[in-house]
Amino acid sequence: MLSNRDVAQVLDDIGDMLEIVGENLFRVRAHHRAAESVRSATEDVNVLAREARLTDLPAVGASLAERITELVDTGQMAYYNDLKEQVSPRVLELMRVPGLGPKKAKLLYDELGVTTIDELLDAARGQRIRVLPGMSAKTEENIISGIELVRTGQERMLLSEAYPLATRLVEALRATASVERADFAGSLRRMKETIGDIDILAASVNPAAVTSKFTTDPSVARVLALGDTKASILTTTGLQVDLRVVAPAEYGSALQYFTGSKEHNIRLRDLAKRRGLKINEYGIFDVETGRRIGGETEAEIYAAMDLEYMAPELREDHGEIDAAAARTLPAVVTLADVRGDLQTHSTWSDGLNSVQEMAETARELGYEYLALTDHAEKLKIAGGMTSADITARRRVIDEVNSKMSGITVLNGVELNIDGEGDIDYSPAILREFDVRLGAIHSGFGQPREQIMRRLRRAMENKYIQIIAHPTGRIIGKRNPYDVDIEALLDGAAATGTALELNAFPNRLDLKDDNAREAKKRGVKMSLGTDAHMTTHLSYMMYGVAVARRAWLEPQDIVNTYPLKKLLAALK
Ligand code: DGT
Ligand code: CA
Ligand code: CA
Ligand code: ZN
Repeated sequence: MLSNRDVAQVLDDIGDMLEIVGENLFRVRAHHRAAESVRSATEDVNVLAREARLTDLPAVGASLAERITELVDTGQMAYYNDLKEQVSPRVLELMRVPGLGPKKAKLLYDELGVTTIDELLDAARGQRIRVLPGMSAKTEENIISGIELVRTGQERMLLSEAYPLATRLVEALRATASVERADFAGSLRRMKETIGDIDILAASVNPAAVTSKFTTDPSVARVLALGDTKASILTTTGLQVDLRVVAPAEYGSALQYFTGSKEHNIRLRDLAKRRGLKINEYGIFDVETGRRIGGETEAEIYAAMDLEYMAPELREDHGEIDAAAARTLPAVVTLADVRGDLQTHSTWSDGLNSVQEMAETARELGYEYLALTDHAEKLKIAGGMTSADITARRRVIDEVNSKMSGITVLNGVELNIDGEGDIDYSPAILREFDVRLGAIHSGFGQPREQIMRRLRRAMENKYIQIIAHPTGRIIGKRNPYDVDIEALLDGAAATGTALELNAFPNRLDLKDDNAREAKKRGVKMSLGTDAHMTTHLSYMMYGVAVARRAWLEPQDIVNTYPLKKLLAALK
């Protein structure tokens, strides 16, 4: 049986193949949008197909629904097979390298006979690519760094891929009679943007019952290791999960140890030594007397060292231990502090849900406001709004606002910072919006001076209140454009422009350490999910994780403010 992921992959492949054969870009994009819709659907495609409800999914029309039904029923899709006759799957694979579009991939395949990523790497290193039309030494450099990016991307998973699964596994353990406590640990508990493997810890006096429950979970594809108190599994989605079972009295010290980071633990052990104490995964001990001081809870351990409790997101040896000793830790922001989402898209540009649907979901999430920041005119491929669209959308927003209580939809826009640093629309139109983001959507390959000239001009533009996804990176797919972070942060501080913490799981842009530097300069930040459908609105938690890792407090983030204060705080 095919999963939603499998079907989404076929749709993405079709989109890529259509691009290679030179199809209309809107059709290409329609397939990628449908893929995303299937991938993030809460219902199983098999069920939807059986009940003839596939068209309930945003971006899935009647003809696509028919093809998906054929695929889930028979395991085959004639349309897909036909395309595969025209386009070698080898070219598709080459296209997965960032920056290698369909034309270049096809050229490399046709001219150099390159069919695998390894051969591509050889060709780039052997300087055999620069002689081809339209290629240069720079192309070779980009290919080499692109392959590195993809390879590290395959070794680590996005936080959003690990988090839901780990949560489910932990909940299943907690519901088991022999389990007293269970949590995830490691980089996942610290909410790092990518995760190497998932570490889970449980407290029990009967470890065998726990490991046996764990290794027979429905999500297990293969048991990699099974010992008395430990087990490792590979899930059906290809993730590795390690479980350790400890005695309840040692749970706190084990959780502290396995949460890490390794650097935080090393620093903590040094401090303990200087205080005549010893810390390990079994507890905290007085060295002189050998007496065990604690270890049942994490709080006990930090308290025994006269340290304030540190949220896991802070445990990176970035000064948190000194701050905990001095009682100067920040009161980091929580999801509950966020009063609205400041980057979202609707069917008025390339989003898949209506204004009303987005507003309803935002209200369910407990928000006070929601900024609909549909794309601006010049981004044609993303359905950027014409001035007529803006007027029509405004009417819809007004209607939704008058009809619905408990949520205010803000009339927002995501403007394009063009090659010269200018933006869409006349001042008369710009003035109409409540929230204006500016973002770079083109010219990613420009040299640093030009990128910075654009960003500087945009920040100096009085209409741009927030720079969206300021570095343009896509984790595992695209490196940031060549941005001078210091200059960006100084510019934001000088012009009163806020910077976005984009919460979309493969963006997380600004990233944690940049956001922390921004705070030090007094730059305000704005959380936005970049939602293109209602289900994406729940990605806010990943943006909040970045904010917490950046030591941000509610006052550092404009959308923790009530509506009036927000509008006053935006430039
Ligand atoms: P990952 O999986 O690469 O995303 O990163 P972590 O932090 O989850 O690392 P992992 O899975 O190797 O180990 C989990 C935790 O166990 C780690 O955060 C801290 C602790 N740990 C592992 N190895 C060591 C070590 O050599 N020394 C110390 N002090 N702690 C360690
Ligand atoms: Ca780990
Ligand atoms: Ca591990
Ligand atoms: Zn968009």
